Amino acid sequence: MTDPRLADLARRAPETRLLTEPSDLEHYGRDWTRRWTPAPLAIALPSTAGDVQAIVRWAREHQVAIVPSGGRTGLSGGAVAAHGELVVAFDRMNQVLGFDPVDATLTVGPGIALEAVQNAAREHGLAYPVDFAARGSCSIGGNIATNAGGIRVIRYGLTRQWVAGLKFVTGTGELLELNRGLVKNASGYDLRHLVIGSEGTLGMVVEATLWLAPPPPPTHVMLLAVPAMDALMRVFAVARVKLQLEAFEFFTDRALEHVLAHGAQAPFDVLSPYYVVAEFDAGDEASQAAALDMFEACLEAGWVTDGVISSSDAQAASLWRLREGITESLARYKPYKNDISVRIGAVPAFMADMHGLLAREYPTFDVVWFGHIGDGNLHINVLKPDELDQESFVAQCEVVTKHLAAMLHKHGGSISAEHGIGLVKKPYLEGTRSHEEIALMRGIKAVLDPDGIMNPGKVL
Ligand code: 2HG
Ligand code: ZN
Repeated sequence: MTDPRLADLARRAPETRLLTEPSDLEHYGRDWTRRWTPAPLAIALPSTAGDVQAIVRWAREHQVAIVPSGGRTGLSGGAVAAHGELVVAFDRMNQVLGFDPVDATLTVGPGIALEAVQNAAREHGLAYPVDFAARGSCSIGGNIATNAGGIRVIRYGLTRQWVAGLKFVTGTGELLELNRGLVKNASGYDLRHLVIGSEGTLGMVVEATLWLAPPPPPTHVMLLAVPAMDALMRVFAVARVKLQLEAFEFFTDRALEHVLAHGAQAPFDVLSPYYVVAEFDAGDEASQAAALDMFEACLEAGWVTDGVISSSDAQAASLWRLREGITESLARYKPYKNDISVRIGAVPAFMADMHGLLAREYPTFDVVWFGHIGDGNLHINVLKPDELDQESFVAQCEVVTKHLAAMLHKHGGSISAEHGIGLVKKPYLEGTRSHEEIALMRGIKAVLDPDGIMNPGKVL
């Protein structure tokens, strides 16, 4: 270790493993955006909160920026280290640290994968209900840093709802214990909620206590072919009243074509403009009958043209694959991703405006729509034509994002529903947040991170 700064770090944080091999710098310096060339100074793998504090104190002294790193599955560049930063990766702080059966809480290190949390909850006869396709590789620390959402928000809410307590090292190196698992705590500002969604710009979560839910009831999955957007919203309005929904997701024919080309099985003989994947409680005969009634009523009204209800776990999984496989099936086209939200009631008007904008601005690009329609959250992936270089493609997309941000402003929406602002959406933050709000955010950052070492250049 020739860099004297790293030699000093090794001395001050003795339990921390430091990596400087080019392959490690490359691996830990990027996330799923793949747009920036990784160039961190080194990778630190701490194993204790004390070492994380020591790392922060070292970084302040040497004026080295820190990029906190979980599973690096982010899509907004929040975990990118491209300017000589120290990546602090939580791979070694990935244990289940405790379970409290009375509180129904699980305490974990930030580096634990979401799926490992779900499995640990299940072993105790309970559930951790936040869920999405990257469950096997994303980490709880990253989920907290972005207030991750996913496919079950409609029923269980966002990550925020499940965080009972946090241990958090600020940008000054202080260790805070936030909320300590209390259900009721009316003792001033709840800094826990400030930390959730702060994308590593205020400090680092070093331990999380999560509330667990009762185990989910047996469910079925339904796939519906839907002829038009207004029909889709009508189906949703009926489904949310008639069924106990666990999820209500949509995708378009373009999305289906990509997933099928990637190896999934075609659900119906004829393509339809839209599809819905809905998961609903089906523990008794009455709820199964309600689902069939709903399906038949929608068919009769012309809001649905075809459909299937799963009759086994394997079939449910293969229906889910049609929705959850979309991101992976598009990866080879290096898509430009939009992750936007409007109020659920504003979706049809917004979509109509949006269709107009995209048809006008992207007449030749392949645009793929899908997402969490039940939450008002749409993912719009614009695929890069093979012949176009990445830089010109992104530049063209960014022109459209400016229009999109203005349109979102008009419809009262957000430029990032669940992926975060990171680097990718930073230029558009002002469309979603007022100048006053952004000034306050900067003020808060200055208090918790006075030297600006925590994930600089991200969000603000
Ligand atoms: C999803 O909902 C993820 O599948 C990824 O948020 C969305 O790839 C995307 O744009
Ligand atoms: Zn999503």
